Amino acid sequence: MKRFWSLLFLLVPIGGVATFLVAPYFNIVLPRDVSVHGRVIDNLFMFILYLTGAVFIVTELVLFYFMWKYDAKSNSKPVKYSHGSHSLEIVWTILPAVTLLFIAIYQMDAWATAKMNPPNIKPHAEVTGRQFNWDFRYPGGDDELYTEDDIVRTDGKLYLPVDEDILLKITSADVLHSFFLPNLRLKQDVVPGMTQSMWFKAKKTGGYDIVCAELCGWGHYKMKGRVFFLPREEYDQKILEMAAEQNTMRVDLPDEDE
Ligand SMILES: [Cu+2]
Repeated sequence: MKRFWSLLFLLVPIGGVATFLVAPYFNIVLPRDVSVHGRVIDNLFMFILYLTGAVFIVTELVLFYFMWKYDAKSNSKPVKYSHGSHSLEIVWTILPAVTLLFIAIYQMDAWATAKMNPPNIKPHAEVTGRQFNWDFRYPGGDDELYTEDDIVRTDGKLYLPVDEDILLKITSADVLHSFFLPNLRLKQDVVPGMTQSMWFKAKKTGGYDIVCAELCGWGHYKMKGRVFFLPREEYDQKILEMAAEQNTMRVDLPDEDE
């Protein structure tokens, strides 16, 4: 049983790397990216993963080495205490600081594109998170939200045109939620009393998951929906269809003073 703990700890970096290598064969990878800006986010993600991965492996190997070398069973001499090394302290403070500063600067463009520069267009829909559903309100024929011809849907299906800039308004009716579109690499916290915006451009048609990424109550797990990206004509057709269904129901407009 000599060296047991050092060998056990050596399994951590080996297991970590092995998991990373076999994950693609079990399809445990990032979901398919269908957005125009997603590649930048993925590159950033992989860059940070490789960087922290390298630090992880080195740290674990150093840990293993010291455990091996100073194994209690093979070292009977008493422990010698040191009062530390000033130069070492400086090095391991400055290195992480410089690395973090580099990441902060390196990711600035990605952040600005995703979170700071919305396209100058009218919203395609308003998304409302509620326990436990995503509701969608489309502006209808006049392109203006909160008017008589709005289309309100509570079936958890959001329809949007593909290959076009999309702008969504996001609100909450009750508690904190998080509107997460894994295939578009976007996630936005939804805060009661606040209206926020989200924008993106999808480059592939099809249906993709909408998930709530903030624990919001007992039904959090079922707070899911689908977003469908349609070619322009199909999208227009879908809006007309939903408007026709809508005409049989009354739309509740928000209170004036809200
Ligand atoms: Cu939720």
